[in-house]
Amino acid sequence: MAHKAGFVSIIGKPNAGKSTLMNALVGEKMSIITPKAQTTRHRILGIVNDENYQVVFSDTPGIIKPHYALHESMMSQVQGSIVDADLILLMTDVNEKHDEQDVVKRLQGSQAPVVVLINKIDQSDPEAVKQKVTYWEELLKPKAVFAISALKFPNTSHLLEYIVEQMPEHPPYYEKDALTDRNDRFFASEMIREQVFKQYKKEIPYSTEVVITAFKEDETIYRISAEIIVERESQKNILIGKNGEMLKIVGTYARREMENFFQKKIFLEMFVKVISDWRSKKNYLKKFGYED
Ligand code: GDP
Ligand code: K
Ligand code: MG
Repeated sequence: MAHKAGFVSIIGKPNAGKSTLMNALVGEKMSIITPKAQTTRHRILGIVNDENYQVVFSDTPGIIKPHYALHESMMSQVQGSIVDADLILLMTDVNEKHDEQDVVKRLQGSQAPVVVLINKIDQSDPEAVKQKVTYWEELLKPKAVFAISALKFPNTSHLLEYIVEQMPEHPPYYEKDALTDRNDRFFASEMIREQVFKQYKKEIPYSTEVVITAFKEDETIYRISAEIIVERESQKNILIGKNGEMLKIVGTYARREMENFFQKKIFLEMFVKVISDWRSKKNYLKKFGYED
């Protein structure tokens, strides 16, 4: 049998469940997940390998109107994934009330077939699901529509089978044991950022970046140093908390996630640093790995 391989881009509005789906497809936690919009800032590849195929999924940031340079980088990563795609999975929350013209517009200029995924059907009744299916069929004339729950019914074998059928014949793009294009440092920084998104309110998560400054691998223990970067002195105080209590909570949870992910003991130290307005400064964005 000829080998199949291709790129599949998962796009949609913030919080549709894109990262949850990619993790379910790959069977590993590649992407961090929180209830907050804009959790995913990078295009992250998740690769599903089999003897006869390789499907390279791209998890992408939710589609929004850009407000500063960081957002522009996030949206150009969405665009890049659409251009590369052999197949586009447009994901929508069954209960989404806002119109998705901004998502639909992104598809212009792409030749790739579109499959609509109506997600979170565990939070809806069958009648509402049916209406959404009809709505999307008429709007986009997609190749297919799937009603799913990436969180509650994470068995994705049926969807994956369909996706593989759509893939072109092609040799593998990546090593057959690769799960992603990202390295351990990236995942370590994401696990800290996930806790910042979970533990703080208001603008703190959106103003935060995490940089791994040291990553030493010993046989049984990884020693990791990180800088948590915020935009203002006041945010630094909130992040650290009274007697360092908040930062300690972040460290405890992040370390637990890392121990699970790396299957190693983790020693984690973190420093908080202020870089005013980093989200609008091209040089810092570049340094932090946001290509434009
Ligand atoms: P993304 O922003 O599109 O990547 O969405 P996430 O994967 O980060 O998910 C956003 C929120 O929706 C998280 O709290 C998820 O747990 C939740 N979520 C994702 N899929 C489902 C689903 O099928 N059902 C329900 N009830 N919640 C979901
Ligand atoms: K999210
Ligand atoms: Mg996401």
